[in-house]
Amino acid sequence: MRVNRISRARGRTAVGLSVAALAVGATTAAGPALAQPAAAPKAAPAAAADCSAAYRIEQKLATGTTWTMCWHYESEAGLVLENISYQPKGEPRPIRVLTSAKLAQIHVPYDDGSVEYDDLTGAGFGQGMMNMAPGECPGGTIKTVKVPDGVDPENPNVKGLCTTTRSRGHAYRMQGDTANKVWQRQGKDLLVYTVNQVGWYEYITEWRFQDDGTVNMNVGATGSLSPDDYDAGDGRGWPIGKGAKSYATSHSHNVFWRLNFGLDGSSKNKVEQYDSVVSPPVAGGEAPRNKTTRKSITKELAGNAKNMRWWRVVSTVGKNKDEHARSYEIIPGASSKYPGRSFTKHDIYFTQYKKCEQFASNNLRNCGSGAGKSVDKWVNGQALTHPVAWVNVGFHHVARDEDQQPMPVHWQGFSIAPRDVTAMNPLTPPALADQNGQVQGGS
Ligand SMILES: [Cu+2]
Repeated sequence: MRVNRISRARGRTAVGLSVAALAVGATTAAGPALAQPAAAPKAAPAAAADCSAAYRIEQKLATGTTWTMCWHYESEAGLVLENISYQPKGEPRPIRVLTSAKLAQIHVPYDDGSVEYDDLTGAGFGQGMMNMAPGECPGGTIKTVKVPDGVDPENPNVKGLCTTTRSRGHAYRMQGDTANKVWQRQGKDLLVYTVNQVGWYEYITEWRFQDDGTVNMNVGATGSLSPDDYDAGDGRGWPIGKGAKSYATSHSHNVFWRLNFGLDGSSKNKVEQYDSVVSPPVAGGEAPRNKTTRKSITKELAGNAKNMRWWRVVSTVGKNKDEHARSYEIIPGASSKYPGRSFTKHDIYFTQYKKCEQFASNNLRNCGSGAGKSVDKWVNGQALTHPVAWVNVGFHHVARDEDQQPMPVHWQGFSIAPRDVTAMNPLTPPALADQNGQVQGGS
């Protein structure tokens, strides 16, 4: 069992929390309010995040792209981001992408069948928010978060929400006739992250907003392996001590994200699934062919990742300047899918929005009798007019000697990327802006 080393009241106590206890956290009057510079008064566009300065994250990146969002903090799910909008240079107003985004569960079953944890709803993830050292948020601001039902009621305020920027290398490169004329841009990202301790583990929940509109969601597990689990049998663990000693029990981390899309400010979004089938060359043909087909997902779906399969969520109200419907593509990450539970059997679920459906397993809200407690139960044939995407990314953790000590961060996650949100690359330099659908030769 993973017993917490500083003997905090964890275990299953969190399950009994009232709905009121799930309410929004509040920041202290100091700290975050001061972190908001004079940026606020300038043309406040309609779609901008509508929350007070203390709960607003607004970042204009060096390449001209602005991301805005609101945040609040829940006692189980931890950080919740809301009203997330993207405004690349050249767009007159922010473009709403997500109404809300948050973790929906971290399910941790052990390979020996001894135990499984729901880290969010049953093991104190939200309450375990950690103070960050200044060096953990290089170049950024650490906001203070009031943690509802925190482990230390005397000190509910945790300096634990980092917002900062980071370079990610080339956003693009295109060379003309000589190396003297290279169109290149170094991309910049807004990063938003927290650290939450659960037992011996510390989870880094990172949201990365790129200046080209892509959003990466990742959870990194670090901290320490649980020494109470150094008792695995053959095929269930890995020796991390000297010789055949200290077999750390293998386990999975099945992380679920919940994304409530709101493209162009409307919850009425459509979902499409794309599949490609490669067939051999025709007689006399030079190469195999590939045919991509679109399937409209009009009813709730429990979907599986597959070679050359992807999904997108499409706006019903907004188009880009090429008259193409705006959409965001869901790009599944590498996943070791765990087939042990009904809710872990699929890589993605699209459900019709329902307020009480908040956690992928062990849902704490009351959806009525017979509604079921996990996301797989909520896929029951309803029409999909306001889709919520639940993405399941699994990691099978077979410990290795290098996991001591501390344990290196192991990451898992996925991305969403804009598809036809803008008519061209949002970072296109002005000199190339006329190359939309027609590239000039000899650039
Ligand atoms: Cu692990």
